[in-house]
Amino acid sequence: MSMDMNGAQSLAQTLVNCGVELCFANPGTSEMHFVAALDSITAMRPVLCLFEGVATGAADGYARIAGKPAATLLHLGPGLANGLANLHNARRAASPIVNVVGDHATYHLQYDAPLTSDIAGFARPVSSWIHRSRAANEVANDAARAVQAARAAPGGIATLILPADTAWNLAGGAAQPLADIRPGTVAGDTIESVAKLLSNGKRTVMLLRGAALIGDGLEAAGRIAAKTGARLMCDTFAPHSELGAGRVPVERIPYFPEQIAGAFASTEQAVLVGSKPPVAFFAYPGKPSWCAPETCKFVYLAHPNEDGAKALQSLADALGAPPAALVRTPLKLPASPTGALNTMTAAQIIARETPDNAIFADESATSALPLLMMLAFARPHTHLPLAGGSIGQGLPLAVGAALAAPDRKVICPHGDGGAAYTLQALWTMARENLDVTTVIYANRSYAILNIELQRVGASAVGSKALSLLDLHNPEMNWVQIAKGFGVEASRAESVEEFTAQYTSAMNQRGPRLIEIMV
Ligand SMILES: Cc1ncc(C[n+]2csc(CCOP(=O)(O)OP(=O)(O)O)c2C)c(N)n1
Repeated sequence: MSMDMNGAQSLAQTLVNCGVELCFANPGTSEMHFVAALDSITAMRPVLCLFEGVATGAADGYARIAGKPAATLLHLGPGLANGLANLHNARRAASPIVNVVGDHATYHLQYDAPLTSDIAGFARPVSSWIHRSRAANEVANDAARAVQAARAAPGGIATLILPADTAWNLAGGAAQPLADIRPGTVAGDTIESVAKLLSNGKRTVMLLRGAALIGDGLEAAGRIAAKTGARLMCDTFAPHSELGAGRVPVERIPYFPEQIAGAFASTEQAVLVGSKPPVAFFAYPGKPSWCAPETCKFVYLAHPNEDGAKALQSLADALGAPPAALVRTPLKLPASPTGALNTMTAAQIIARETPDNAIFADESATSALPLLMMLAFARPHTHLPLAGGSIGQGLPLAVGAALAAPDRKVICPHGDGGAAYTLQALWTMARENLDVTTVIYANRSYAILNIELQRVGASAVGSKALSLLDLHNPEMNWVQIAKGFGVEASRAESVEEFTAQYTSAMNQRGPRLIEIMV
C-alpha cells in the first residue's frame, strides 16, 4: 500500500506517525488531494473552519492544552493570510502548529494565475520554519521535519508549502518521526548563581512563564517562594496558567504601565524563568515603556527554549527549599450575587458555578479584571488568554481547547467587539458538538479604546471619533448570530437570568452562548 501513496497521503500518514492527528482545515482546489487523502488516512481527524483565523486560533488552543501540534490546512497565500493574526497570537504563545499551505502545481506558477502569491512572504514573520516541497517523494520527510520544527522547544510555527503536483504525484511512502529537539538544560553554574542571588536578602520577583507556570514547574516555584520569600509573578497575558484553589498563587502583572511600575516599585532584582522583563503593552506620550525601576537587576534562570520547570526544581533543591510549597490558594466562592447584572456580578456567578478543572479561553477584555479577581479563588482551572494582543482569538481558542480536552468544560468569556472578528467559530462548535459555553459581554462598545483614547492624550475628541468606538448602531444580536450558526443561545439582562442560564449551561454538555447585557 505505502508504495502506492501519493504525496498528500504520505503527508497525512507522516503527520499521524508524528502524533499530529487533528487538522483545522479550510481547503480549496490546490488542497483537494490532501482532502481526498483523509479517507484513506483515517487516523487524521479533519475539522472544518469557515474562516482561516478560526483554524489558526483553534490550532493554538489545541496546542496549549494538548501540548502538541495540530495541523492547519490553508488555501494558498490568501488562506494563510486570513489566518495570520491568530498565527501571530500563537507565535507569542509559543504554540506548536504545523501549517500545510497548498499552492499551484510547480509547473503552473510560471503563468502567474490569479491565486499565485508570495506564500513564503506571508508565512515568514510568524513561522520558525518554512519549506516548499519540491517533489512528491520528498513530502513525507518534509512533513517529519515540519513536525520536529513545530515541536522544538519552546514550540514554533512550521509552514509547509505543498504544490499541488507534489500532493498528487506518487510518493515513496510515509516517514517516521524525527527526534524531539528538547529544551536545553540550564547549566549548574546558572542555578548556583541564582541560588546565591536569592539568598542575598534583596527584594526579589520571580517572573514565570511557559512550563514554569504549570505543573511541576509551578510547584517548584512555590517551594522557592517558601524558602526565600521571592514574589512569584506572571505576565498579564501569560499564555497558559493553572489557577484557583489548591494551586501555588502567582501575582499577575497589571495591564497599564503605571500599574506595572507600581507593582515593581520596590523590586531590587528579578529572576526570569521563560519570560522577559515587563514592558508597557503600548507607549503613551510622556510615559515610560520600561516598567521596572532602572535599578532593578534582571537575571535569566531559564530562557524560553530552556527547561524552566527543571531549572526551578534544581534551584529549589540547591536552596534546600521545603519539599512542597507552603502557600496554596484557598477555595473562596462568592455568595450568590443580587442587584444589577454587571461585570462584577457576572464574574461572581461564573466563579461560583463553574465546575472543577474547566478551561477558560478568555478574551473578556475590559471585563477581565473582576473575572480574574473572582476566578483567583475559584475551583482549579486552566487560563488561556489572548497572548499576542490581536483580538478575535477567544472563540477559536475555545474550539481548539475543547477538541484537546473533550472531558473538560470550556468557558469562553468574550468582548462583543472581539467576538465579531471570528464568530464563524460558533459553527465549528455546533458541528463538532463541543462543550463550550460562550459568554458575550454585550457592552456595545470597544470599551478599552474609549479608555485608551483618553490615555494617549488625544485632544478635541468629538462624536465622529467616538462613533468609531461605539457598537450601538446597529446592535449585534448575539442570540440570533449564535442560533444562525447552530448554537443554542439566550440573553441575560439580570443576575437571576444569568444565574439560571449559566447554571443550566454548566449542567449540560454541548455548545451554548449567553449574551449578557452589561
Ligand atoms: C486585530 C486587532 N484589531 C484591532 C485591535 C484594537 N482593539 C483592541 S481592543 C479592541 C476592542 C475590543 O472590544 P471588545 O471585545 O468589545 O471588548 P471591550 O473593550 O468592550 O471590553 C480593539 C478594536 C486589536 N487589538 N487587534
